[in-house]
Order: sequence, then C-alpha cells, then structure tokens
Amino acid sequence: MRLTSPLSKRQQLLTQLNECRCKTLELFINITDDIFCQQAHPDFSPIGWHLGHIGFTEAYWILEQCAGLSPQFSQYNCLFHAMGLPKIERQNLPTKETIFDYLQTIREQVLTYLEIAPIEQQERLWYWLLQHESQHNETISFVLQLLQRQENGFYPQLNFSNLISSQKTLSQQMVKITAGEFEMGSNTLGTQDNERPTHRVYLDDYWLDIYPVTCLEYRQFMQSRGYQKRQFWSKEGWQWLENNPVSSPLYWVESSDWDNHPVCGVSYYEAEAYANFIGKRLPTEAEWEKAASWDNLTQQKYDYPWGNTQPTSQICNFDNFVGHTTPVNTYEANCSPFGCYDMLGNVWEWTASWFVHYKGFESYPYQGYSESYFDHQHRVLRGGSWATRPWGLRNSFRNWYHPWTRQILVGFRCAK
Ligand code: AVJ
Ligand code: FE
Repeated sequence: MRLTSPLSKRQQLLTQLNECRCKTLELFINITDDIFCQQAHPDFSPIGWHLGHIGFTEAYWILEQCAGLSPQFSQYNCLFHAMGLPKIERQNLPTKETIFDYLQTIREQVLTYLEIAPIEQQERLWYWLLQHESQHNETISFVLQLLQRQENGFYPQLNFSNLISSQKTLSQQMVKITAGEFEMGSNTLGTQDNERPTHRVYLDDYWLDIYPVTCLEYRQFMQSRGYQKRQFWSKEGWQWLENNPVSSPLYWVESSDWDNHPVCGVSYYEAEAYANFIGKRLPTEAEWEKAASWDNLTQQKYDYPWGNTQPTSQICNFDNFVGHTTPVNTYEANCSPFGCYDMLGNVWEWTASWFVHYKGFESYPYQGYSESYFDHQHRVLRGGSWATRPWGLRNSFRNWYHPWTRQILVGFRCAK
C-alpha cells in the first residue's frame, strides 16, 4: 500500500493553497487604494502590483501551461509580468477590489482544475507556486513597513514579554564548528532549483557567532564613528556610503528596549564594515548552512536547526506571528546542534557568498528564475525573517539581493 495516495496529496495541496492565500489577503485588510498603488522605494513595486503578479503567475503556470486554457485577462499580460514594465511604471493599477476579483476568478478555475490534475507529475510546480506567493508575500510585508515608516515615523511597539527578555544580560559568544564534510543543499520536493542538488562540502575549523549581531553591539560601531572611518569599509562599500550617506541601519530604533534585538535593515557593506570593526568577517553561505543544519555526532543533516519538525510560533519568529524582530535569545529551542541560536526567522542574514549555482544545477520552472541572478552582483542571504512564510523557511533556502539593498528584513552574524 502506498503511504500517500494521489488523493491525499491533492487534499494537502488544497489546504496549503488556501492557507497561503489567506496569509496573502490578510496583509491587505486595512489597505486603501492609495497605499495599494504607492511605490515605497525605486527598487520595489507597489504592494498592489505584487498581488496582481501572484494571480498572474498562478494563471500562467496552472491555467495556461498545465490545464491548457487560453490566456484570459490579456490586459494584465504586460502589467503583471515580472519582465513587463519598469518598476516606476507599476503605480497605475486597477483598484484593490478589481485585483481581488481577478485573483478570486483565477483561483476558482485553479481549484476546479486541481480536482482532475495529474498531481504526481505536477507536484513540484504546485510547491513552486506556494514558494512564489510566499516570497511576494514577504515583500508586501516589508514594503508596508517601509510605507508606514515614511508616513508617520512608525516603529513597532514592543509588548511586555519582549521587553522582559530584552532586559536579560546578553553577550555575544562564538562556537567552534569543527572541520569536516557536511551535506549542503536539499533535493526535497518543496525546494527551489538553486538549492539543488545536495553535495558534500568540506570546511576547515571556523568560529561563528551564536546570535545575530544585536543593536547593542552595533551601537558600539556607530559610537566609534564606524560610519565615518574609511578603514572599516571595502572599496565598494565606501563608495556606496559616499553616494548614500547613512549613519544607522534603516530600521534602527534608538532605545535601550531594542538592545537585544538583531540589527535590521543594513546593506551588505554595513555588515561587512561592522565585521571588520570587530575583528571578524561575514560567514560564507556554506559556513552558515553547516552551523545551522549539521549534526556532527550523527553526521546527519536537518531541515531546521532544531531537527526535522516543522516550525511553530513557539520555536521561532517567522510567519508574521509577532510582526517585528524579537530579542535574539527569545527562542531557546531555535538552536542548532552546534549551538547557534536564531538562525531561522527574526532577520535574514547576509553571507559573504555571491549567489551562484551548485554543481549539477538545473533551472526550474523557467530558465531565468535563478539563473538570471548568477551574475556576481547578488549576495546570498540565509535564514528567513519575522515575515517569512513557512514555505520559505528552512536551512537550505537561499535568498539573494544586491549588496546595497537595506529595505529587506536583514541583519547578519559574524564568523572568524
Ligand atoms: C528571491 C525574493 C529575491 O522576490 O524577486 C519572486 C523571488 N522570483 N518571483 C524576488 C522571486 C520571482 C525573488 N527573491
Ligand atoms: Fe514573481
């Protein structure tokens, strides 16, 4: 007897599609048409565009490519295509209500098709779609935060329990990750093309911070005039700083209540400068993944730092449960076999690695999904943030951004 029948796979997919969509629509509850169309930053599209693009992508892959239906809503072909209009021209959008109806119409057809779809052959595509929606969902979350910040200097109010754990004394420590091979990447169904195939990687001994760098730690760098001192910055980093004269992380809050929170909203250059200041360096993505996933005793790899059980709101800060960062020592169970905390959730972490393919890479579901970014212009980020949805939270997940990006929910930890 097969353990999973095609029928139960269908049901599982249906449940997950519904869950993921609820999480997406939830973000739009109090959104006016104004905010819907507003561009918070030149590098990011309005949240309304992301919503339309989610529907467009689902329609293209499921209704056109799988079900063989002819294209509908041709008025959106250019508007909601990722390669369609320049970002600056994506503000002239249909109303929120129109886009909601569009998504609903697509989704009804998709669910009708799901009842008869050859799931066994298409499973990877359906999971890719969940990933895709999740990632745009996270972008919507931080674009909303950017807009709120710009409008009223909004920053999150900490609740009581966050304040309490902030008050515990917390000092950064490092753990030694012993030399040896580990298994990098993942071949499981829900993973992206760029995480595959798994391969063995040998690393020498190295040390890694047990926590992401906190605001308390980073303040030292600011107070030592780190933003003014050329010596800490790489050539590109200093050039970036000269053109973008900033003096604190984008999501910085000047209050001791935030001391134990991870730094959030730094470019790769700022992370690199801090590491130089403190006499350390940024980890490579292999160093990050080994520390998060490898059990040296059993020579086994885990999907999550705590093992193979799925994440919950009790274990780590993700999925918008909290809605902002939490002190890096809040989740005791969010600890890897090597003893590193908070590797998944809270903030993404910059790594020193360029986003490049693993040996044996095969693009999926289209050539440019990852391949267009294997250009030595994008750094790898690991670990997920407080807004990362379950479909994108795992040890092997690779995110990528230009090193100057600081609008995302990103911090870092150091190695040496
Ligand atoms: C991997 C998050 C940078 O949002 O641009 C979404 C993912 N690719 N649609 C992005 C993606 C195509 C990508 N990031
Ligand atoms: Fe997309």
